[in-house]
Amino acid sequence: MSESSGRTAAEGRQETFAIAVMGPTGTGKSTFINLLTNSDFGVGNDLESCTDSVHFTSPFDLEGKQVILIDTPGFDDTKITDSDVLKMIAASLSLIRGSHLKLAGVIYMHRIIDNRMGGISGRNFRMFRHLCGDSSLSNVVIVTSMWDQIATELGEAREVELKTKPIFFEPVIARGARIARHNNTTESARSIIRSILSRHSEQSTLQIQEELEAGISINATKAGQELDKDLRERSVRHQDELRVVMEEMREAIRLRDEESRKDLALEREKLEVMIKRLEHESASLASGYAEALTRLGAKFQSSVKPLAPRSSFSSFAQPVVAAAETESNAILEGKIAAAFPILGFWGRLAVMLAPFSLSWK
Ligand SMILES: Nc1nc2c(ncn2[C@@H]2O[C@H](COP(=O)(O)OP(=O)(O)OP(=O)(O)O)[C@@H](O)[C@H]2O)c(=O)[nH]1
Ligand SMILES: [Mg+2]
Repeated sequence: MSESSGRTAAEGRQETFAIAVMGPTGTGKSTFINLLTNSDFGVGNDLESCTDSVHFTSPFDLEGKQVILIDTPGFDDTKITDSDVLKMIAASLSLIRGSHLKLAGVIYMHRIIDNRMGGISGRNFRMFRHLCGDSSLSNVVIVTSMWDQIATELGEAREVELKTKPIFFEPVIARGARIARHNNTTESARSIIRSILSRHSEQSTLQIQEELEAGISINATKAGQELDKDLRERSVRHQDELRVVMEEMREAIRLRDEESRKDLALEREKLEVMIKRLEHESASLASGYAEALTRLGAKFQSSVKPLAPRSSFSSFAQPVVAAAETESNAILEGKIAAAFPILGFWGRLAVMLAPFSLSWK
């Protein structure tokens, strides 16, 4: 590696590259990261999602380059709401954008054993596309996992489908994204990271980073709008189901079928809860971004700090705080900024963090 590729000209300090790892639950994101680092990020062993927050690894050396990886939860709606996932991913990307780190690329993990892209997989990929936009796709690698769980010929045939069919990854591959196999070894993970670092020329900027930097509030970003649309559609679907259940309940009552009536009453209750939850999630999409930023800011700082002199953080205070302050519920941030102008970004962060320090993992 040449000296210039890893050091900023101005500071003579080694650059640190960030790579975000995204994708649906259970695709092997945390496992992939653990293979490369000393991190011991939780790995799932059931159908429930495992990672329920964004995590940053400490910087590690890969052939002379300093790298941090960002582990993210999927849009899976099991442990945390999709709107909280969006806020956390957006906040982590915003923190990277405002820091001295360079976003070298984004990995999207997909299990080669999955032959559909509907439901949760489809939702994750739609969100991913709206987070990235089109202009940064040359820095995207679709990583297929679980090759040990499939016959090689079948896996290869499926890979061809993933690359060439518009319902899969063809639209992003046509715009510069790549696809790579991961065979669950450290060497395979290293080679994927190496390929991202070698292609990386200029800093990659994702659509959501640009939007937040321009002061667009999280619910008005393309990803925010997509999520809101998705939440509303799911709510409408449940309302249709509820109408059918109510109709069946009336019929059960007419026929004095008490057993069916009880089952349907339970079904109705479940649907009503889901509809309320989706409506609440949609309504709360606009708020809570500043809080996510604050919480993740502290995590980010403690992971990255060893390589970052304090002075370098001040450069990203401006865009990050500006983005947070455009949000309606950033009143807390604004008040603290007004009350403690002397503190600077990280001081305000510390003050904001105090009330949450017990509840945030
Ligand atoms: N056989 C096989 N199992 C794998 C592979 N990669 C991951 N796993 C397993 O798949 C399960 C899910 O892996 P995780 O790393 O937790 O997946 P994740 O994408 O981080 O999931 P969430 O945190 O829920 O979003 C775990 O039991 C892993 O051990 C692989 O390449 N082959
Ligand atoms: Mg995980």
